[in-house]
Amino acid sequence: MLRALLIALSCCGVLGSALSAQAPVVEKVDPPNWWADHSINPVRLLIRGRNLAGARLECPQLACSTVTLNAAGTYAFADVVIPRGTAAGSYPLALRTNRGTASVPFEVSSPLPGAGRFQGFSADDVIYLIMPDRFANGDTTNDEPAVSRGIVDRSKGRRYHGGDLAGVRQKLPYLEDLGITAIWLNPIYDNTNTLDTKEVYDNQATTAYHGYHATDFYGVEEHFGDLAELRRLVADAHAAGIKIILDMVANHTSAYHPWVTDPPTPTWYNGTAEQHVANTWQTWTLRDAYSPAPMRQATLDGWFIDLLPDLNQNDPEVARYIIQNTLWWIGVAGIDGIRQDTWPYVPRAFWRDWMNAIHREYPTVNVVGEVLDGDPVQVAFFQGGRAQFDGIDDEVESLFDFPLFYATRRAFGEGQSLREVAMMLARDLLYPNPDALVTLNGLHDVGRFMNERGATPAGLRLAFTFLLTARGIPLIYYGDEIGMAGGNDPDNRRDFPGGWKADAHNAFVAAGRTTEEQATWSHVQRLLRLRAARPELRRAPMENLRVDEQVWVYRRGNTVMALNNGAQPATVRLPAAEFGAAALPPDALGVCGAPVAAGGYVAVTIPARSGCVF
Ligand SMILES: [Ca+2]
Ligand SMILES: [Ca+2]
Ligand SMILES: [Ca+2]
Repeated sequence: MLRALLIALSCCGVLGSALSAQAPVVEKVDPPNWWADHSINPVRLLIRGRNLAGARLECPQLACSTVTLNAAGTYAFADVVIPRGTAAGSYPLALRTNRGTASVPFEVSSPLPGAGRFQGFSADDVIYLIMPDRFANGDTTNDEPAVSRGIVDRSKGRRYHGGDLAGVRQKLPYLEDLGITAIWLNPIYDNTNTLDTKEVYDNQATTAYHGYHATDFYGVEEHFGDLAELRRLVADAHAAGIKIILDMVANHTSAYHPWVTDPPTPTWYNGTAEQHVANTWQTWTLRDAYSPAPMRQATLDGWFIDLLPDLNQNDPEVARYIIQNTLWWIGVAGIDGIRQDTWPYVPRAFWRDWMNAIHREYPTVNVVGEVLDGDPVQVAFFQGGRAQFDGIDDEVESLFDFPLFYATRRAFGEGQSLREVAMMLARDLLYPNPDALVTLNGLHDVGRFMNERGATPAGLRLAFTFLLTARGIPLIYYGDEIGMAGGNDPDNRRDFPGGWKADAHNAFVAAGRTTEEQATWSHVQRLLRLRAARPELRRAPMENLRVDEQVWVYRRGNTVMALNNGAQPATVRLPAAEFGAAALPPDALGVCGAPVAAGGYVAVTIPARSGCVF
């Protein structure tokens, strides 16, 4: 029913009775449906149309407030109360003016059963990041959608390539075999349908293949599929024991969003396309108690790259819109968690309210926020769990551990000091909850590991040994498990080999991988199986047994990790009591030889650029 409604809205464009040129016309209703007995009641509708001046809303069987209109008569806001126990079904509303009446489609939906949904994620999970356009083309019929023809071209890094939700769903067995337990999908909102001639690189127009330029927060990008396809993906992923984390953007919209030329309220955005502040990226001022509010404004309200319209979450209508939209996606798709974009650039009071609204309805759903900064002081400021100088606890559980990421890139990529990685963890005291940080070797906003100066496959495998045995919630960027290369955006977003029928190289199957790809893939799989089998690798505190310049031995519970980031083999002697096990276990990764016990000590020899797990 919901799907039919969405199709009706998207294909026909105009609903309602066009009795005359001045009769009200309804083009879009956000949200198109809601739930009875929901923590948000009434729900706030944003109705887009024409000739809405003077309109009143009638809500048979439901109750609704008086209508608030924008000056252009193109947007109407109204509260709709859904009485307790209202049965699921269609409840069309009527928007009347003295020129005529337009029907406003609206549904009350049955909530998805909670079992197996809305699960949240934790250190028991390993997340796998997929850029839907670049993973697998599971449905070639959506490569050239009718509404957005001509922006697909696999030879160009900033055009659509044809990957989609069906492709992700078809590759679930691959992901299950690898051993990940959650998928983070880059945004799947409906994005700009045309070439973007405003955001231009090397004189080339771009597209929003990455998903971060929404034109409709209630639509699924047609290159990726539709809401029904998303629900199939979530259902199949859950059946395979894999959670789904959706990427959301509350900071900005596409420069081509209809709101830019016709805002629902005068303060919908911070400024206008003609008159706004460019973002100055001075995120340090946000945590600086000495910086006055005006100094923070250009970072909070400024438009990214002087181009992306910055939503004004201080406008109560905008705040309600975004909060409802988030709850809508969780409710319609049954997802488990959220990755939220550009966390520092949005007022913290809004985040607190947003997090509260999520937890009121879905107590187990959690969020990882993006604070892309190498300074742990900066990242720690934004982790929820305590009020800061502004009196606000933004309540977000997880953030990406970029400080640790940069330290590991320097060590395992460039071959610099391994001790620096241990020293970064010594800054964990800054965080309310370091175990909830999402750790990573790469993601879509930084060059691939293999493009670091000095990077080798052995260094990458060692980086994985650390990532998957250290504290935090590990994230694997698609393709890193086979050592894919790629420089900065968009080169770091190459297609996964084998995701397209025409691909000669298919790394989705063992037989199609090169020897080096297979070595890395098997290494990651082995680590993931170990992590699944040994709860201490997910939950036990880390304890350092030995930290040298390029050798690091640490314990989690009964498991001991020995890493050697040097160019020569290293032998470490540890008191047998520290090593722990009565019978010396072999290296679970098959990299090191058996430990040798003598005179109350255990000696372990670690090959160059390698790590072992005992
Ligand atoms: Ca496709
Ligand atoms: Ca689109
Ligand atoms: Ca902002």
